[in-house]
Amino acid sequence: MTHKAGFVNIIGNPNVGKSTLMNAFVGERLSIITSKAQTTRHRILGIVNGEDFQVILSDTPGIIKPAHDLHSSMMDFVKSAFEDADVLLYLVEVGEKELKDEAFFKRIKHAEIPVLLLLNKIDKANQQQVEEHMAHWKEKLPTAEIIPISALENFGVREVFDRILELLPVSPPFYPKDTLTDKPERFFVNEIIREKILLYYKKEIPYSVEVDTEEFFEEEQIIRIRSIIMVERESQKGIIIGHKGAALKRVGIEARKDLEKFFGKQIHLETVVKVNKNWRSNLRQLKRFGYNQ
Ligand code: GDP
Ligand code: K
Ligand code: MG
Repeated sequence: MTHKAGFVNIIGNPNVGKSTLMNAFVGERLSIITSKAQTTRHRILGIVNGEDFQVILSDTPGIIKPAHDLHSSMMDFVKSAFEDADVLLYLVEVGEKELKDEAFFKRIKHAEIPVLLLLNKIDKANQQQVEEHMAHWKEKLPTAEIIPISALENFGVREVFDRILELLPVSPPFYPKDTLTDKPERFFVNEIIREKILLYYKKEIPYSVEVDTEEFFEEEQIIRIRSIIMVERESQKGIIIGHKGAALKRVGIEARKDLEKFFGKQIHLETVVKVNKNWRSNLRQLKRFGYNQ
């Protein structure tokens, strides 16, 4: 039996559905999803294992022009996704005409590996619009194979996966066959809490927040977790906690529900809010939170 294995990296503008697609492939909620840009800050592996294949997908942050060190580090994750890919999935959404960053677009255009251009969110468009967009991309990126999909409705995802399997090289697996991701359990705790913060707080607040899980103790019946919610300023701390602690309580309740689903076990979650001045521009802090590669 020949075995195929390789790296398939998902790149594209913010909010086009990269994380939704990754989760659709792996059948798990590995990547958090919200309607806000910069929801995904890391490169996250999702591994799909079969008897004769191992597809190592990576979800990346949306391509943006960096405004501070956190952004630069996020874009380094995107750059690294070009370096080890066997297949690139360049995700665009219906209505979108170009990549926000020309330099990245050039790299996609001149990539020496197969590029599948996935036109996502076709559930929002009619047949004619889909055809127009396919024609647009065919002209702009003639080297890519174009496949229309809806990651949200799981339409076309199987077809993309089958095409990936055709394109992957013959290779033994890179990870043990029961591996689902490269990230430790605490990472997913941080992300689930951060997703609730993205959902419940306005404008700037979520972008100033980082979550750091200090304790993760798995007992027979329960997992005990203690996580620090880091903000940049004292005023943000007050907003996160809210009147009589109501806002933070809501984060805790909703995060705990998702954590119980994710780990399949009862969860005790304690959250603590701390001020960590300007962590987004502090390289040492960024490294501690896993942003330096
Ligand atoms: P990312 O920033 O590229 O990772 O995008 P996300 O996966 O976080 O999705 C951004 C938003 O687009 C979310 O609100 C998703 O529910 C939505 N979305 C993703 N895929 C689709 C799709 O196929 N159709 C529709 N209508 N919405 C989608
Ligand atoms: K998003
Ligand atoms: Mg994402």
